[in-house]
Amino acid sequence: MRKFLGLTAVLLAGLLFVGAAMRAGAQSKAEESVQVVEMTAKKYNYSPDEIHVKKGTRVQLKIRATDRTHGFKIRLFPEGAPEKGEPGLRMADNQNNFKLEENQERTIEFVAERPGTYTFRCSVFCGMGHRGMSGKIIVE
Ligand SMILES: [Cu+2]
Repeated sequence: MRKFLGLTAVLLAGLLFVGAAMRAGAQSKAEESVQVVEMTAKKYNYSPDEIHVKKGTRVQLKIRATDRTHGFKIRLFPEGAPEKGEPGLRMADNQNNFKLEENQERTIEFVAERPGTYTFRCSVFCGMGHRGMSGKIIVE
């Protein structure tokens, strides 16, 4: 009986270990498919202002406004495509316009569903060059 209990314990420990290892594997796989892009926003540009991602990638833009409050508004449909049907970018929190408070990093997450060029621009008036403050995400 004691031998049986001992064997059961060993088996259980083995199963728990395998389970934990599998979970860890799945987690790191999910993390691998996230593309993180560190960005800054200041009068009157984003850096980088052209970002290339592969179709199907989950993207996290980590943006910090360094000189004052700016905004980030992205068109969810590719250049030249009408704004109807399923968007080409699937935003994690269902919005496409964000306020970037000075010196606070903001994470903007989306999945790049469709190839094309997606333009973004500043959505908080920041001065003379505000209208020209823009960039693009190219999904390949
Ligand atoms: Cu602006």
